[in-house]
Amino acid sequence: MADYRQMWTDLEMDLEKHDLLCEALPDAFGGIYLSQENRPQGMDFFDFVVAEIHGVRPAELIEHQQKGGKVFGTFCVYVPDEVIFAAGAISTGLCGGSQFWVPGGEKVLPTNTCPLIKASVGARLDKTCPFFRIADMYVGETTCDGKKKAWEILASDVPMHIIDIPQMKRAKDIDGFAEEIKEFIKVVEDFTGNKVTAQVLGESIKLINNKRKALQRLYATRKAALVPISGKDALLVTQIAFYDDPTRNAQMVNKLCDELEERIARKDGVFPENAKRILITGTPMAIPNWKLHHIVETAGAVVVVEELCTGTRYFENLVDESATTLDAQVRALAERYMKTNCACFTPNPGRIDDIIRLVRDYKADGVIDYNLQFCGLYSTESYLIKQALDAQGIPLLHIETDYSEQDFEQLRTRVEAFLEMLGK
Ligand code: BJ8
Repeated sequence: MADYRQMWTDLEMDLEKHDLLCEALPDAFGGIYLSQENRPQGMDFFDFVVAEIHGVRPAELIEHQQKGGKVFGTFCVYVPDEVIFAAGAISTGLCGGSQFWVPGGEKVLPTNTCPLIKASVGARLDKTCPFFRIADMYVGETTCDGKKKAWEILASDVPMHIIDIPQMKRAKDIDGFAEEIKEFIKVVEDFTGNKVTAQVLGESIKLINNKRKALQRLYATRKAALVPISGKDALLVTQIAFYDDPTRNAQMVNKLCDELEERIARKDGVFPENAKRILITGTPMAIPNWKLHHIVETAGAVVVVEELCTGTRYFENLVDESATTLDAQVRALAERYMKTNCACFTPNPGRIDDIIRLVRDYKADGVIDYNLQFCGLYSTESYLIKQALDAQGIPLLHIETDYSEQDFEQLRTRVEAFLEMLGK
């Protein structure tokens, strides 16, 4: 990585601690990613993004701030990025995916809190992530209890707005969410000093839809019998989409897709055709959480799709672009976001339907239900998923894990036994 020490010092980061993180990442990335064979050339850009992860994009965000722009940090796929970009601001995903940040979170949170929340709080309070330092305002949501309470702790350190996400999807809940979006528009306007008009919101809806369309195209290539990209690489692309510039991101993903489509045409896969195809469902995998994909793919199977927020939940549905008034656009946003099926909703049959549909579309041989420890929402929903998949005869492995490497070998053994059972 180039030298960004002055930038990190200006951000009042803990440089000594941050150095430890910078030292560990290249080895981890090299072992998991660069060791793969026959990778698409288009992954070079995404490798570069990781190599410069705490440098290039943070520097761009700071440049934006120096020109008077604002940066919003978000933690959930229910936060409408369209509103933020419409006000001339930038949205960046902030979910922590590294064990490195967990002890910092445990200083203020109960140990039995999900690692995603602990890592996110730790990254802010320990001052070891530039993105967490740069964001002018954090946008939280009322999805799970752990997050709701974590926002109260973070709010003492950084300006925070909370979006009230409904818990059900009745007509009145969607109306209520539209009202929340209107309130969010007002908050963003006041904070940025920029008006969100129907025209800029319309442009912003197209901008974010284009990013989603590029990711849809990427995932479509994974349906091929000879998969042209590993699950690990596809996961990385999706993770990066949360914080890269949306226009550049769509361009780079589309460029990668050109190559992948050519590979499909000449039958050049990264795994043999008889490799078992796995769908992963469950809690999100924030960067640099690559543990499960690494285990599955070094055991000879291939992850073909993720029913995760770092997967199809992020981009499957588009916002209707035909609305021309602010009211109609807000309605279109509310309807689009309420199509996403997170376990924080009750009832949530849409997620089960999604999993079964994706198993069919991607010709998955089996499903791994991945739960971060202490996430009561997803681990409870697992029961209904198992019932539904059993009824369809779809093999399922349920795992519960955290960000540490302690259970790595144990998980490997369980995954290998599962693949064996699929008839590897
Ligand atoms: S839409 S999955 S990003 S809430 S933080 S719920 S893992 S205990 S992240 Fe999420 Fe939005 Fe839903 Fe997606 Fe569980 Fe942890 Fe809570 Fe989590």
